[in-house]
This record gives sequence, C-alpha cells and structure tokens, in this order.
Amino acid sequence: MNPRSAPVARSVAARRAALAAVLLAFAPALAPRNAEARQRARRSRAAAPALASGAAGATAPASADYAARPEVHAFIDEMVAQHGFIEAELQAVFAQAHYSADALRLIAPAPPTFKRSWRAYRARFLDAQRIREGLRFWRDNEGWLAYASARYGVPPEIVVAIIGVETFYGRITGGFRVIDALSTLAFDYPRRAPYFRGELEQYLLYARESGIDPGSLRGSFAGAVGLPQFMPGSIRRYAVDLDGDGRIDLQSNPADAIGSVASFLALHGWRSGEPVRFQMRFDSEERLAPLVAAGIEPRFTIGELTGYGIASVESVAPDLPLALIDLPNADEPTSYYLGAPNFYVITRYNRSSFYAMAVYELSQALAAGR
Ligand SMILES: [Ca+2]
Repeated sequence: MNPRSAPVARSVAARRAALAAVLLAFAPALAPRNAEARQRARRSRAAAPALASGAAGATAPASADYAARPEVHAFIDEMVAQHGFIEAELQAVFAQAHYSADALRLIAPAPPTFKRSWRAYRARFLDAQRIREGLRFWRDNEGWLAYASARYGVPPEIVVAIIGVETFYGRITGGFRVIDALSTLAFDYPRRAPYFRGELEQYLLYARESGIDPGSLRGSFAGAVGLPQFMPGSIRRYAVDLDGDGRIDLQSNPADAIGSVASFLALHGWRSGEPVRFQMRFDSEERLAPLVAAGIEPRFTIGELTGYGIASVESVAPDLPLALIDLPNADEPTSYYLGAPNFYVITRYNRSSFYAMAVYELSQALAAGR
C-alpha cells in the first residue's frame, strides 16, 4: 500500500508514468475488507444461476488436513526460523485448521459480466436503520469518538460510518474461525496465496503477543477481525489501545475500535479539516476518459481539470490535488465526483470507490442527523 498521494504530475509523460504506477498498484484484487458488503454482494451474485460457479479461481485442496501438507510444513519451518515459534505448537494449531469452501466462494472475484451499480450499492448503506443505529453508536461512544478525533484529526462521523459499513456497528463481525479462513486462503487460493500467507504469519504473531488461542478468534471469510474488520497485519500495524486498559480489543471494545479506525486513517495521510469530495459538472463524457484511466489517486488541480471540460459545483482550493471518481450505475449513466486526498485515504481502508463514497455519504447523513 502506498499511503501518500503523489505530488501533482504536470507533464503528460509524468502523468503517463504515474498512471502506469497507479494501474499496477490496483492490479491486485480489492482488499478483503468490508465483510458485510462483500458477503452480501457475493450472496446476491450466487443467487443468479449463471454466476453460480463463482469460486472457479479456487483449486480443490490437495488435502484438507493442513498439518499433513508439505507446504504447511515449510510455512511452519519459516515461522520457527524467523519468529522462534515452537514447531509442535504450530503443528497442533494446523491440526485444528479446517478447509473452508465458503471462504473460497466468498472471496472469488465477480465475473466480468457482473454490472456494478453505485446506486444499488449506496442504497444498502444509506438506509434509515443504519443511520439511526449510527446515531445511537455515536451517542453511546461520544467521549471516545471526541477523544479519538482530537488525537488523530479524523472527524467522528467518518469513524462511525466506517464501523457502520463494515459491521453494522459491531453486529456482523463474521462467523469464520480466523485460522480456517487464513489457512484456506494461504494454501488453497493460489491467486492471492502470498498475501494470505503474510496475513497468516501476522495472525500467529498477533495471537502469541496477545495470549490468544489461534483457534479461538472469529472473523470474516478473509480473516478480518472485530468491529472495524482489521486484517491481522493491520491490527499489528495500526490498532491502538484507546481506553488504556493494557490490551487492544477490536472484538468487543468500541473505544479500541474507534481509536484504531482513526489511527489507520491518520497513518494513511488523513488531512484534518479538509474535504473528501466535490460534486462536479462536465461538458462531455468522452473528454473524461483519460481522467478515469488515470485512477483514483489525486493528481490534478481544479485548473487542470477545467481543460477537460470539468467544473466543480463547490469552491475548491486552487492547489488541492483531485482525482476523477467514476461510479458506474449498471445500464444507467455513470455518476462522477471529484475525489480529494481524504477520499483516497478512505480507499486505503478498502480499495473501492464505491466503498469510500458510501462511507462518506453515510458520514454526512450521520452528521446531519446529530
Ligand atoms: Ca483497550
């Protein structure tokens, strides 16, 4: 992940080079966050008979007995050599790890024929119940939200909205054993095996540091944990003990979840007091194509965008870097916005413009409802 937005590229050559870098950065699949949204999307896709073979990228396991697999032995050897784990203890952990066909089905990418719709996605997260429960979560945790906001410079409504989109304020945190999900994705999902082997390593380290039985923790199909759905590597890098009780608890402690979301955004470059996005007008959709291709990393000033027939509806600081954000609506016209650096920061939490825009719009609905 590259947490910082690049300086504004001014020459065409520089833009092309930057574009190539952006495209490379986005080549991997979306970060497996936002368990609820992705599970819902997968369920709705799976409901269509033509899409039923969604796990086509998965391979059948060589053996569901992970402790007996040579690649698991090699992984254990690495953990012993690099981190001083005890071999017999890890053997016992993997003897208890189970292959999860559900994890593979849920993580499989959408088929290329799937038509994404921002309006349909938005409607799932901007409903009355999610707004009402978000206001309740805000009231119940007002002190911690104010404290985290002061400490990290991230507005409370953004933190509440992320927890709301991720897990409905902690109601849906995932029922997969993390060891099952990560073992399956590390050893039976070749497409992203290196990533999930890394997360499995982080998970074992996290469990050891925290005195947690690696077989006990539950999370999403991708191994994301707790109210904010942090992957194990993110827990170790970004999570904080906001209430100062000596342990980081993202599963049941809203204070630690709130502090950890704010910490994550701050460490990924959140700019305190700056906007997230702007509404815009444009002359012709054809002229927008190169800006769509340039990706979501903000690199154009409003002055440069004027050259593409774009005007912001709201006033924009002349030196603020912006990106064109395109949100397809299936067969209906695409929605377009100007994304500021803070929009890009939200996409570091989950690499999806739909996700970041839903978080922002929910945050605005929550702030308006206070
Ligand atoms: Ca704590």
